[in-house]
Amino acid sequence: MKTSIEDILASHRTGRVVVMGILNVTPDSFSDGGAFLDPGAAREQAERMAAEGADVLDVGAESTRPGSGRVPAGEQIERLREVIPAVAACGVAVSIDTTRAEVACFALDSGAQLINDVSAGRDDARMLPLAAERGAPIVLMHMLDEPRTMQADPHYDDVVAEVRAFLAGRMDAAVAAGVPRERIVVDPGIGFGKRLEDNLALLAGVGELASLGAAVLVGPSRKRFIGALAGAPDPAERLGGSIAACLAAWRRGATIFRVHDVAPVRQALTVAAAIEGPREQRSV
Ligand code: HH2
Repeated sequence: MKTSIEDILASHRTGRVVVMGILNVTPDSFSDGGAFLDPGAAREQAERMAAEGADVLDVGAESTRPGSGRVPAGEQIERLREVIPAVAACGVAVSIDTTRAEVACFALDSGAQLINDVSAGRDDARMLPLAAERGAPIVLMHMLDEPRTMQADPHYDDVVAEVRAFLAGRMDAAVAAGVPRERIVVDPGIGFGKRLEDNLALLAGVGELASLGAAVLVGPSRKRFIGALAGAPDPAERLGGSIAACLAAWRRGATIFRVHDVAPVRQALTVAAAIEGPREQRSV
């Protein structure tokens, strides 16, 4: 059964597990760069992820890997022009991964329903008002600085408290711009200006982020911290670590999982949920 946007937004209250499949229409993403630039290949990948049980597909046209440069809004739109309608035709909700309001607006007009803004509305002052006007839910993610510089020398005194305070502030900014609080999703931004120990603390601290009252999204999939821990330099060899990170975050209250490998993550979360039972009935 198709997962609605309302189901996704209520997932932290219902306990529903939401799997968000990643579709990068970019030449340079760290894991799947170049694989889905061609609209036909992008559509096939979207259909594959939908068949594997993705609830939502997150389409992006600008890589945010550490050190990456900016892609002008017009170029993002050209990359997305054929892809968004084709992905929307898969019958799964579509999210647009961009920090530019012009790109988000184009995507919403072409069939996307959710905005995923890794800058949490800071990159483009028109983003939060756009989400408000269009009634579009928005993911607000924590990032230190910007992708070009974020890994230069990240430092936190208390990473969980600082990220929580940042997200609370961005939620307030979104609400002030007219976005209903219940249409906001929060994300600690795994890998965005974080050291290995920061990523681990944030995954372990998801419960504190969940106390903000919004659904929590996590995106650990194939990221560098897994390679560092497990000695896996190739991102495609990080599936086991990606699953472990999703499970750890799920046990602490995250409900939305942004991943490259939809079927194995869905299977792992289904089995874990069957074993653990509903959150309120768990003894540990
Ligand atoms: N991670 C990436 C991109 N967008 N959005 C959210 N909300 N959370 C994340 O953790 C997140 C994100 C980076 O991963 P990927 O899209 O695979 O790579 P790239 O940025 O190189 O395209």
